[in-house]
Amino acid sequence: MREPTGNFTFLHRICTLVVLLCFVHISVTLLYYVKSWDFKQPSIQTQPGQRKLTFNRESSEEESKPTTNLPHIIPNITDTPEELQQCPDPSPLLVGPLRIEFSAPVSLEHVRSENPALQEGGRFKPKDCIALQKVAIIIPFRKRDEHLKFWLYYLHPILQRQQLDYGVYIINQDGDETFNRAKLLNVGYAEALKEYGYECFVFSDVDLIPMDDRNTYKCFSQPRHLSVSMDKFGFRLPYNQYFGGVSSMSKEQFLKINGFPNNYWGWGGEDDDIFNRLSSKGMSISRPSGAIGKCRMIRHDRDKQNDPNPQRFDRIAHTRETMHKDGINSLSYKVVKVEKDQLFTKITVDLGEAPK
Ligand SMILES: [Mn+2]
Repeated sequence: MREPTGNFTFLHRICTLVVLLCFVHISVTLLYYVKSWDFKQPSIQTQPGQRKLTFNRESSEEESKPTTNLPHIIPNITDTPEELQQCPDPSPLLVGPLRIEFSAPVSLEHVRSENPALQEGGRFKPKDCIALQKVAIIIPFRKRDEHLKFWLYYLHPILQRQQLDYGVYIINQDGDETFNRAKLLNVGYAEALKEYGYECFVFSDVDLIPMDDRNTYKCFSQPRHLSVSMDKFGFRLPYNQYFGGVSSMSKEQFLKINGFPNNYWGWGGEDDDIFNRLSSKGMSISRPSGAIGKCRMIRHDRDKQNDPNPQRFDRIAHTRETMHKDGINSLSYKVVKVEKDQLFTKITVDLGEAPK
């Protein structure tokens, strides 16, 4: 009886050991399985939730803070491919040449319904990537509502395809004083910066529409002239120093020239003054090619209260002496009204009186 009993207890022990080993093996496998399942959970949720990119980014950064006492988890979270990347340059959504015409009128209701991704104030940022630049579009304005509708109708889809983080600011001159385009542009710069951390400013006339979406409304290493071949001038630059129509400048470039002149009342000259400011600070003008820089101007008669400024030639001749006293550092105005629409922020301003 001893031998079989001894054999039995030996076999029994071996069996118990094998069962225990199996149990340990299964539990370890289970543990790893549950762990990996836990990590997959948040990444499955973030994929469809990429709509609000900054909120996601900020909250994921905040969420990762309390987990610092579990160092092995952090690389797993930050390495997830769902983290938003910078948008590619150029944007893959661009289509190239566009058909632009002004025969059929458009309504604001229609433009609003065609651009559901816009946020109040004419704000937009891409959902799936981080925009390359934060751009404020500044439009000097007075009584051009028909032109503004066309501008909004054509530009909003273009700017969204360009994957910019942008806002549209209509700077409306109050009252019947002579029009002052450059001062309105200064106001636009100052007011837009109060709202958001814009790093680039596009200054556009309300009646100019680009004919190719590869003409990106952003900033470059040198100040950019965007409206290089206008139908009005036979699709050519009227002269080499021309900087009117649509242009863009980074915050740094704008501040380097003390912004724009405030004392050009009436039509003409302020764009040449801006060119003089840029060249006196050693900057050059960057431009797209003539083909990509084509644009159409909505035909119109000259506005009342915007007669050619007779002082413009004298002013342009003295830009270098006056630019440090007259510009963003001497800007004064009164905001009369701020209106927020889905398509734009409209700021009505009192610029004061032109010296008589
Ligand atoms: Mn015009």
